Amino acid sequence: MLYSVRMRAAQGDAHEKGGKHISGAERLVRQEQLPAVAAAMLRRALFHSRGTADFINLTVETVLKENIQAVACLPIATVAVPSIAAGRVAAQVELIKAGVAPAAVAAGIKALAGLKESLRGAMLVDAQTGVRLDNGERGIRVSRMDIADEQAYLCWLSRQGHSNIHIQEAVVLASKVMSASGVAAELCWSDDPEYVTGYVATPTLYIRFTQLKPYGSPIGGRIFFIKENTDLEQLVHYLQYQPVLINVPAEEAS
Ligand code: PML
Ligand code: MG
Ligand code: MG
Ligand code: MG
Repeated sequence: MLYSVRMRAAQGDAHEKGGKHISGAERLVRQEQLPAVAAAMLRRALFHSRGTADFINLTVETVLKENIQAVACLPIATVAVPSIAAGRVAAQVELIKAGVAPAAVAAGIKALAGLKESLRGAMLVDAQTGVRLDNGERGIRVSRMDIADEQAYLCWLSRQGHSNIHIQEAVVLASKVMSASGVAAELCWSDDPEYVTGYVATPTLYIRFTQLKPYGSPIGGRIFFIKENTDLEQLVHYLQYQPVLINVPAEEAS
């Protein structure tokens, strides 16, 4: 048995009562890891660069091992770009290569760049028309995922020169998202003011761009571009409720 540990923190009031989103985190851990993981999540909510949370929801729930699905980790590429504009153009090119229609890519970037405040979850956008498909202000929160072998993962990342928590968590999330049938690609930049690197995830690659948003901006988020004829209810259920453990390629993990 594993435990799904989920944290969401807001300022002013709870998210559902209009509070400002501060931080969120998702893990699937063994019982003996629970106290440390929960404490780390609380610390994160209390000492976040987006502000201090005064509403924190910490949920712990058991997950049966037989219900967990194994998913392969996406390989990572990094593209250094000289400016935000260049980063966004490069990201657009990758999204189009992944099958998102140019008009939908433009609509998605406009929606992300035009947010007045960060959402707790991701926007769902039709990959052909660019129309927003989720009907909430809150977006769709991807949940119940973690890396299968944390040590192997951290070694694998560190051999590629990566050590920050943003990339650690984002690659796990993107790997789950891209394992869902119906998602053509993902676009993300962080809501953490000091973190300007963002990424495009496709079914075969997690591509980072070193500048996708202005330094100091507390506004960021995710867009999942959805293929035609996708059963949205089933997709959202998979993203939120299907427990998933991500595996680093065995030959590369050791
Ligand atoms: C976030 O932490 O809010 C999203 C991080 C996105 C970029 C992660 C990376 O460096 O690849
Ligand atoms: Mg985050
Ligand atoms: Mg994790
Ligand atoms: Mg964040």
